[in-house]
Amino acid sequence: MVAGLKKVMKKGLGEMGFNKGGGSINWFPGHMASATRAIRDRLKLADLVIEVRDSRIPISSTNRDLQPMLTGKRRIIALNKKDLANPNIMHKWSHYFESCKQDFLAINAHSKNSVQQLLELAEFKLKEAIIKEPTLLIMVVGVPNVGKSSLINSIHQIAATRFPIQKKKKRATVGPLPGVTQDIAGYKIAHQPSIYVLDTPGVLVPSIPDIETGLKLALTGSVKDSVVGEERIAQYLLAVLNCRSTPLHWRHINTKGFEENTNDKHEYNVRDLLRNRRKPPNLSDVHYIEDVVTEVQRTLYVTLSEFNGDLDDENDLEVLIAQQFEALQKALKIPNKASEARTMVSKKFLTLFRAGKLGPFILDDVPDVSGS
Ligand SMILES: Nc1nc2c(ncn2[C@@H]2O[C@H](COP(=O)(O)OP(=O)(O)OP(=O)(O)O)[C@@H](O)[C@H]2O)c(=O)[nH]1
Ligand SMILES: [Mg+2]
Repeated sequence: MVAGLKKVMKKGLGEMGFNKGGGSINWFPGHMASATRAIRDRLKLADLVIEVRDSRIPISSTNRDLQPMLTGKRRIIALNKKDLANPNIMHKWSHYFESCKQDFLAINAHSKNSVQQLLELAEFKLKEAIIKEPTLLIMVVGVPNVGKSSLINSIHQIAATRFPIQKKKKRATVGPLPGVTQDIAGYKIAHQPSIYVLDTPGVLVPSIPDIETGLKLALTGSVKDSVVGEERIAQYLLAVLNCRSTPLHWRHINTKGFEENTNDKHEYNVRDLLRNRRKPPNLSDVHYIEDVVTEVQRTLYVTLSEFNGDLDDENDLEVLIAQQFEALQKALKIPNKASEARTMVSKKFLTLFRAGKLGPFILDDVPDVSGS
């Protein structure tokens, strides 16, 4: 199955390379080179590093260039966004990290409980230093958009309940696109000893040798969509879902409820998923999001189950993906004539995936550590 996926990726991406000088695509923004240098400098001083990765891609969200420095430090790998990752497969990753003797924790940066557990592990790792040192530095590093600043805000919030921090509490800026944090900033979370956590800009390596790693980073939002193009990312997502037969698990989807609602004229925009997180959701919006998800899943189930080709064959897989783009256009009610229809389909489809509406996923395979 994977053979078709690999060929489709190569064909779809053509000559595109994930490297600094590759074509006209500037995917390694200028600030990243200087940020990487600044992070390296500060790492020398750090007493503990929390390396944040994305739970959906525990290996692909590694910054390989920083690894030699990180392995020489007290380090915790925080696999963030665990709410978006398949918990059954996460168990296998737990075994993997344990077998590597690497301290790690799967977390959700928005959950106080989860962050509390991470803080307990950090405190445990620092217990000797806490007795000796008057000041300690914890650095939070990772590729863009994995949730470093969200984690810092949660840590800071928990710290504020333990001791009065500053008069006016600083908050790290958080956002759905990569590249939000551009400067290193410190947040005091304890005194006696004084403990500071440093938020850092997300940094990637200047060259990603493997196309699939680049696509996974794009799919999970570490690389800007405009760099790879929404269509390519959506095509990759469809290829992954088909090759894993995921849509066949959606055969139970009840189409009846959807058909009953199709006459309703309510306008629904998938982008609304990302807005107004704090506002309680309007019940009718919730129903419409559910309807859209149902219809997308049903569409992918029908197209895959009726497909007679060979998913190992790149051409067959491409035909299926083309059919699915057309079917999704109808499912998402994008007008036939829209010149940007494929881009619109891709954007909406990606938004659903990224919000976890298509279910939890882990895209990386657990490395084989049996030594065979
Ligand atoms: N579902 C989910 N979303 C999260 C979680 N943590 C952060 N996010 C979201 O992920 C997006 C990126 O979060 P940030 O905290 O800005 O990520 P960052 O690593 O600081 O990003 P850069 O500063 O660009 O490197 C935001 O939309 C957050 O709300 C999590 O545990 N689960
Ligand atoms: Mg940030």
